[in-house]
Amino acid sequence: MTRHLITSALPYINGVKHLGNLVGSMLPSDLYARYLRANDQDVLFICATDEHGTPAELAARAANLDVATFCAEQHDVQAKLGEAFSLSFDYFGRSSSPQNHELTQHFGEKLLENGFIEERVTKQIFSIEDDRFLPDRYVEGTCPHCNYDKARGDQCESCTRLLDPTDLIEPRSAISGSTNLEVRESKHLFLLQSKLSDEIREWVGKHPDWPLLVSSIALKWLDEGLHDRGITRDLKWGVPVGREGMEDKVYYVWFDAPIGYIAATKEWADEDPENRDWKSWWYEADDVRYTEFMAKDNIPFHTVTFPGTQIGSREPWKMVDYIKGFNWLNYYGGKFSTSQQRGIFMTDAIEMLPADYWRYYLLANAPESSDASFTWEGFSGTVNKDLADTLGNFVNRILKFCSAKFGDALPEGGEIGAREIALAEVMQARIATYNKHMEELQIRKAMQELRAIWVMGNEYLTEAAPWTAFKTDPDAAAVSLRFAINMIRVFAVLSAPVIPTASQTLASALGLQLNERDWIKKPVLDELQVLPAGHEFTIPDVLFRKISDEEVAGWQEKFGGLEGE
Ligand code: B3M
Ligand code: ZN
Repeated sequence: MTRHLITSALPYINGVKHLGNLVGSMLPSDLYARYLRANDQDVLFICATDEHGTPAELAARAANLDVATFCAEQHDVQAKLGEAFSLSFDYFGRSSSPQNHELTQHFGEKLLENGFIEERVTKQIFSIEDDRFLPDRYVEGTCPHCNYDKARGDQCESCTRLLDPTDLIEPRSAISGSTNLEVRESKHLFLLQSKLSDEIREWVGKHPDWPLLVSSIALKWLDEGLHDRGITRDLKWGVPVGREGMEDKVYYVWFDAPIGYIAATKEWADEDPENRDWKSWWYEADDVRYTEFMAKDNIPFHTVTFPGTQIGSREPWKMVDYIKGFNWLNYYGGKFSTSQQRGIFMTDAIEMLPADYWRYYLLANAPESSDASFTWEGFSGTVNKDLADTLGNFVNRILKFCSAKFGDALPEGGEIGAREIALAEVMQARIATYNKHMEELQIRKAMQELRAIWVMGNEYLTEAAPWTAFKTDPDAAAVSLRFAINMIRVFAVLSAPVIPTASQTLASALGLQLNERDWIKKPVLDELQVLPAGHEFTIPDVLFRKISDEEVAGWQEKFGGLEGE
């Protein structure tokens, strides 16, 4: 049997993630992990915080903490937020772990042995006043391409071009602001990607099933020609190179971060070595199907750079089988931005409403084929219509009516007929389509199908009209109530990967405990008769509340957005 390894791009440590980050990797990977578990697959779902690099150091400095303390605190914050959003990682590790130090150094040594790493003398910016080298974002200045005057040493935020610190015009230290800088020579390791290019292209070619977004970015990079990349930095925080003459250098964050997937798996195994075997997931793991989730800016590192590291090791590491890439979720057409605090962050969101509201909305609007926009109007519209009116209202209406007329158990009497058989047939087909979209990771389409399944509940009630039937034909009313309440169970099971908490509430109302392995596998007509007459239930509190226009207006004011940049 195939085992499924699933990784979400590692959230960077410099601050709480926004909804764009959530929908671009962590949330869809969780949906997939939950779906596969429910379908009895063997799943290992791994994530971690990405903790090295200059943005982490600068964020720590801004918080007045040493970087190790800052990262430890932020890791806890992100781990707790992951739990609050019901992200079901089997392990949430840290790229700064000893396991990652060891594995990153291992890859470095192998690449060196195999002739894919070479030492070169490079020119780096040194700050006299700070008495240190200033790699990447430690230098700011004017972009030589677009003249933006706050460009950073690794990239210009304005024109997005990748930069080298020495490219910047009028450079200054991001630490002290000092312009007393000079260029000094420093030895660094270079990954000779040009030598690996053909093998990487051949490997990419073996994956014709990748989404266009993913393969086109991979091929664009390969076609433009891979440059040899400096993979070390003059920094203290990071994985030490551990080589004579390079004592003050660490590996570059993008070299160690993807190795962090493997290392976090090892962290997971090291917690229970008797029962967990990390290597069987990553080394000579032919029975593993490995799926990665990430936003589009991360795609080059996962289709070219990291595979190059793996191939160049000349060891049989598990390489990714399928990559689900995402476009941007914008905030009213503009970018969410961690550094500018623009948009909605996971901490804001979870204070406002339970996770399931966000999970459903974000998945239903996942930026799959193009960028998408978060708006408060769109959010409240979806919550009110799909979650409150369609799903929530169906559940409450039917249970309240049943309780009032027949008591708190499924009523006796009557037998299912043509209407129920026809409905089950339609639902059978819809569930098959839902499964297919989930397997193919067509997330928006899957959510549309789930919503269409929920809609069938209200349509059935409208047709069967137990409220009127009750007066003339109580048996007919009893049948439709039994059938409709069974639908609640089916909805709970099918919705669990999307809205796990609400699904559990529904199941509990029916006196059931949802298991992560539950799914609708039998013929739907049978599934819709699992709960027999006499089965007791309770009426849950409002499952999803509506969002008012006043709340929308208040949130727009609080978070900005009306200006619609
Ligand atoms: N930390 C995501 C980002 O900050 C990055 C992902 C690493 S995955 C190995 O853009
Ligand atoms: Zn620029």
